[in-house]
Amino acid sequence: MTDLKSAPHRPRAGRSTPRRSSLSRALLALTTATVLSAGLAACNSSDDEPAATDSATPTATAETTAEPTLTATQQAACDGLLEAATALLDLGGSGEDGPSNEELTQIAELYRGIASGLVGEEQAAATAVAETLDEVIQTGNKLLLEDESLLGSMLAPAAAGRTVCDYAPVDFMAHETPAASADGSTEMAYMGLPDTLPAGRTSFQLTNDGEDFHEALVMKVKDSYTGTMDDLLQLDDEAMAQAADIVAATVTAPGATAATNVDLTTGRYVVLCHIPVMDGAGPDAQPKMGANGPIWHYSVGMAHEVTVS
Ligand SMILES: [Cu+2]
Repeated sequence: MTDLKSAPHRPRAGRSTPRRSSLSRALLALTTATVLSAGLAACNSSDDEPAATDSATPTATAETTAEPTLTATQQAACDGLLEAATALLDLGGSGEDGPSNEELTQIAELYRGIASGLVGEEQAAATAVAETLDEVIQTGNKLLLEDESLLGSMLAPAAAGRTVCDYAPVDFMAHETPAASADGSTEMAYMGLPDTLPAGRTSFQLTNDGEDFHEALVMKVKDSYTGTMDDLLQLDDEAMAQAADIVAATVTAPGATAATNVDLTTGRYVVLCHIPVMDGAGPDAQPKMGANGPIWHYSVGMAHEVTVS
C-alpha cells in the first residue's frame, strides 16, 4: 500500500501567505485523506463491480421538470452535502495548528444536519463525523482528525446525492495504463467524464480501477483566467489557486468508489488528481520528482476539462 502520509508533499509555501490557498489545504487534507482510502476499500464489498464504461454516460439532461419530493430535513441534508463537498479540505487547516474550534463546530453542525435527513449507513457516518469533531473540540486532540475512519465517514454520506437528493449522476473512472516507455512510467486518465455538462446539482462518482489512490478535485476556473487547461496544469500550487477554486473533492482507494456533489454553474471546470506519482512501490516509495518538484497524476494525464452551460 502506498503510504502517502509519509510522502514529503505537505506544502510549505503556504507559510509565507496569511491564508493558505485552497489548493494547499487540499494537499494537506490529502496527505491524510489518502490514508482513509484503506478504510474505504474495506467498506466497499468485493461484489461492488466497478461501473462499466457504457454506464458512465451522464444522464443529466431531463432533470428540470420533476422535483423530487423531499422532506424538509432531507432537503436540508441534500443542501448540506453540497457544503460538505469541501469539508474534507477544511480539515487540512486554515492555520498552523489546523482548523479552529469554530471551524470544527461548523463542520460538526453541518454533519449533524446531514445525519438528520439521511438514514442507514450514510446517517451513521454523518453522525460519527459530528461526534468525532465534538470530541476533538472537547479534548483538543487534533490527531483524531487524521483518523482514517473519520475521513471515510466524511465522504460516505456523499453517496446520498444521487440516491436521496436525485442529483444528476456523472460516473467516471480513474484508469492507469502502463506506458511503453523505458522508464516504466504509467499514464493515467479519467474515463467517462464528458466534455460538457448542464448546470445544476450534480453527483460525481469516481471508481478507481487502478493500483494507486486517485482523487477528483473539481475546480471551477475563474473567469479571469483565460489560459488553456494545459496552461493551468503547468502552474504551481499558489498560481493554480489564483486561477481556479476547488468546489468539490473526493478520493478513492484501488477498487473503491467515492462520490462528491457540486452545484455546477455556467463556466469552465477542470477535474484533476493532485496525488504524486510514486517512484516504485511499497511503503518506502517516494514521489517521483520532475524539474519543478513532484510529478502529479494530473501531469501524466489525470485531468479533464468540463464546460458547463
Ligand atoms: Cu490519481
